[in-house]
Amino acid sequence: MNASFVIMGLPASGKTTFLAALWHLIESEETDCRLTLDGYRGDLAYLNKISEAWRTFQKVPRTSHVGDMNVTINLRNRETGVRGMAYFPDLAGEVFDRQIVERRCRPEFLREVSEDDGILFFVSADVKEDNLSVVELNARLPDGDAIELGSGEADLGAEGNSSNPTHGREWEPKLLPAQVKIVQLLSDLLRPPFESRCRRLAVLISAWDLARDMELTPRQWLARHMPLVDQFLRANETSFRHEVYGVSAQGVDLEDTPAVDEAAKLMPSRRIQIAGPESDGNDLTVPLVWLMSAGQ
Ligand SMILES: Nc1nc2c(ncn2[C@@H]2O[C@H](COP(=O)(O)OP(=O)(O)OP(=O)(O)O)[C@@H](O)[C@H]2O)c(=O)[nH]1
Ligand SMILES: [Mg+2]
Repeated sequence: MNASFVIMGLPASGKTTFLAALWHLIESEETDCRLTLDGYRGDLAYLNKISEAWRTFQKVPRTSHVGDMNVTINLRNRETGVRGMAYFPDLAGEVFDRQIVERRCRPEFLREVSEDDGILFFVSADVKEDNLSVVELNARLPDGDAIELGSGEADLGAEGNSSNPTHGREWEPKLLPAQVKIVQLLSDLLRPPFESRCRRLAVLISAWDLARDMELTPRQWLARHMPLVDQFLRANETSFRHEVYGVSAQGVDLEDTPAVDEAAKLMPSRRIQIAGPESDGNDLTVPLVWLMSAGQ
C-alpha cells in the first residue's frame, strides 16, 4: 500500500499543523489510530520541531519562512497489518497562490500529481467574508455622495492617487475569494498538463473548532460557506471521488487563553478532533485510510 499523497491548500489553511499533530499522534501512540508508525524518511528535525511547537501551543512556522519540506512516513494498518509508505510534501500555500496567478506550476508538482494516490486538500474554516455576494460587497463601498467634489489635485497622494477613501484598492488576483481560488486549483487538475483521471480527494476543513458551534456536518459547512466548491465537486463526481472532514488539529484557537488552559489539561492527542462522514474522534489517520482504500 505505498501511498503518495499530494497536499494542497492556500496559505494558512492548516497543512503544517495537520502534519505536526499527525506526527505526534502516530509517534507517541497515546491513543489508538487506524495507522501506526513504521519508520520515516526525511527531515526528522523538522517533524520534531513542528510537533514540539504543536504540543506547546505555539504556532507552527509558516512554511514560506522555513522552506518546503518533504517527509515520508512508513505506516502500518493496525487492523490488516498491511505496511506502506506515505509521502507528504509540505509546501508553502504561496506556491498554490502563484499557480493561480501565474498559471504555472513546478515540474515536481506535475509528477507528484501524476503519481498520487489521493489528495489532501486543506480549507480553513476561519474564512471571513469569503461568501459575500456582489450586492453585499457593493453595500460596503463608501457612499459615492461623500466624494469631496472639487478637492482636485490637492488631494492627490504620492503616487498620483487620490487619498480620498472612495478610491478603493485596485483589484488584483490575490484578492479573489478563497473558494474561487480552490475551484481554480481543482479544475486545473482536469486539464493538461495534468493527466485526466478519477482522483480521490479528501477535503479537510481545518480549524474545525471554530465551526463546531454551527452544528453543521463538514459537508454542510462546505455547502453553506463555500457553495462554489461544493457545486464544483458535485458536478465533477467522476473526476473527484471526494469526502469532507472537519479537522481541528490544533484543537483550540491559540489566541483564546481560557480554551488553551483547558486544553493543556488534556493528553495532547486528545486535543485533536476530526469529524468524518462516519464518526467523530481524534484519529487523524482516518482520511489517509479512506484515500488508501481506493478500488475497494
Ligand atoms: N483554531 C484553530 N486554528 C488552527 C488550527 N489548525 C491551524 N490553525 C491556525 O491556522 C493558521 C495556519 O496554520 P498552518 O498549519 O501554518 O497552515 P499552512 O497551510 O501550513 O500555512 P502555510 O505554510 O503558510 O501555507 C495558524 O495560525 C494556525 O494557528 C485548528 O485546529 N484550530
Ligand atoms: Mg505550512
